[in-house]
Formats: sequence, structure tokens, C-alpha cells
Amino acid sequence: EGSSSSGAGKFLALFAGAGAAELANLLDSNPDYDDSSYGPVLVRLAWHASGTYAKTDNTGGSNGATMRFPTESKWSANAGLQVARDLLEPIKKKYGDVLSYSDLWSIGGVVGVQELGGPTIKWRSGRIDTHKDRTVEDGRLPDASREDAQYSRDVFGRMGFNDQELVALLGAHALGRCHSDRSGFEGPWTHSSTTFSNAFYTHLLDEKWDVKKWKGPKQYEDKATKSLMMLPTDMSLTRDKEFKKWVTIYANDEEKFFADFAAAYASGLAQSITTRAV
Ligand code: CCH
Repeated sequence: EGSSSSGAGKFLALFAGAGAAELANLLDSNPDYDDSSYGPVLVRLAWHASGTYAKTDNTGGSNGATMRFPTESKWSANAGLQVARDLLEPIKKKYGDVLSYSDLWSIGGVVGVQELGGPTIKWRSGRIDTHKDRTVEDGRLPDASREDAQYSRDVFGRMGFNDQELVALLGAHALGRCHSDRSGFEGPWTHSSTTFSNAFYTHLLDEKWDVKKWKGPKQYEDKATKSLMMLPTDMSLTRDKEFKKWVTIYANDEEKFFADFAAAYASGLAQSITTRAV
């Protein structure tokens, strides 16, 4: 990987040693947090920093770290991500001369996936923190209450992802949980929310899903245990023929899921640097 003038090459060298271990150590630094890992919320931070990308005009994306500014950090979609940004702050303090927030947040997601048993993700550096004027308009991150497949296809299409990549990326919901005080939704997708696996797809296909009866926003719960959840956007994957084809492939072949997830996540984290000069 060619290093840029940002000093990222130096960081990569550091990161391969002490930095990587320090970042990894942060993940289980608080046994009282959720299911005792910050991994899932780091994976989400990296995704939300990147998921604003629009391929047509190269706006948004991980390059720039505009979520540092209140305009973007206060979007309802980003509720709860302060936890992840604060967690990474000591690393920024220590390595800040060679490490931008945008590189740090993206590598946080990579370390999160890897430390929780997921595939190795190719990561590249070179993101530069930009001005708050580069913040894009709210509404680019997907709205979980939308159940029509075309909505998700359009949002991920704007980022440059096809159906297969969209379905592969959604498999990250094997990790972590919804928090009623963040998104309004509640609960985990799998019984092992700190293990990266293809369980999101196997549950989607194997469980029977009912609309949860509660005062909160519409979400689904599994009939058998009532302890797992699916968002309306997640459920749309079983109702579209092309999406369901990929759900079935990934439910039956975890290795293929790992490979396809790694490729799509890596490209999502890098989109705005591969196409925009730094
Ligand atoms: Fe997600 N996600 N996500 N998600 N997400 C939530 C939590 C996580 C959507 C909505 C939500 C991706 C795609 C989508 C993670 C990774 C990815 C929550 C709960 C909502 C709502 C937030 C809360 O309450 O804390 C929607 C809608 C889409 C697309 O349609 C993609 C893509 C990824 C990564 C590749 C992870 C991880 C979490 C768990 C976070 C945690 O704190 O445990």
C-alpha cells in the first residue's frame, strides 16, 4: 500500500506494533458495557462515517471525518456513536501527528471485525480530516423503518454497492444490538452478539418472525425465544428474490460470507479516498 504525504506510512508501521494492540485492548476495556465489548459500536462508527458516500459526485464517505462536527454527530442515525468516538480519543491523542480521525475511525471498524472473529479486512490509510462545510445533508444513512427492498437498493446503490454487496454488508448485524435510548429499537440479532458469524442470515431464514408487540417502533422478534430482533430493513432481505438468493448463499456458506463481507467493507471504508485526491 503506497503511503501518502499524510505520514500514514509511519502510522502503519506503528500500528502493526503497539498501536494495533492498544486499539484492540480498548475493545474489552469495560466489562459492564453491553455484552462486554466495544467492538460492535466501533464497527458501526466506521460504517456510518462511510455510509454517507455518494458515488456520483464523490461527496460524503469516510474521508473527512465530518462526524466530528455537531451537524452530523447529532443526526438521529448517529445516536450513540459518541461512545465509540470517545473510546478512540486516547489513540488519537497518542498518534495524532500521523493519524487522522477519519483513518482512526475506519481502522477501528476493521479491528472490531477482526477481534470479534471476523475476516481480515484490507485497510488503507490516507484519509484527511476536512472542514465542517464538507458535511453532507442529513438523510443519506438508511432508515431502519423502511421495509421496501427498493429503498435499501437505492440507498446502497448511491454508495456504489450492488445487491450482493448490500446483503453481505448487512451480515454485520450478527454483531451488537439495538438500544432503545439510541435508535429506539431494542435487542440483539443473534445469541452471540460479540462473535462475527453468518448467524444473521441463518436466523433470518430459520426463525419465524413476528411483529413485536410493544410501544416502540415496528420491529420483529423471533417466535421461539422472543429475545432476537430484526429491523424492517433486515426483513426486506427475505422478501426480495435477488436479496433472498444472497441471504441463502451466505447462510449456507460462512466462508463465502466472510470473503464477500471483507471485500465490501474494505471498499466502503475506502471509497472516498480511492476516488478523491488527498
Ligand atoms: Fe446497522 N444498525 N444498519 N449496520 N449496525 C444498528 C446497529 C448496528 C441499520 C440500522 C441499525 C449496517 C446497516 C444498517 C451495525 C453495523 C452495520 C442499529 C441500532 C440500527 C437501527 C443502533 C442502536 O440502537 O444502538 C440499517 C437501517 C442498515 C441498512 O439498511 C451495516 C452495513 C453495518 C456494517 C457493515 C452494527 C455493528 C450495529 C451494532 C452497534 C452496537 O452498538 O451494538
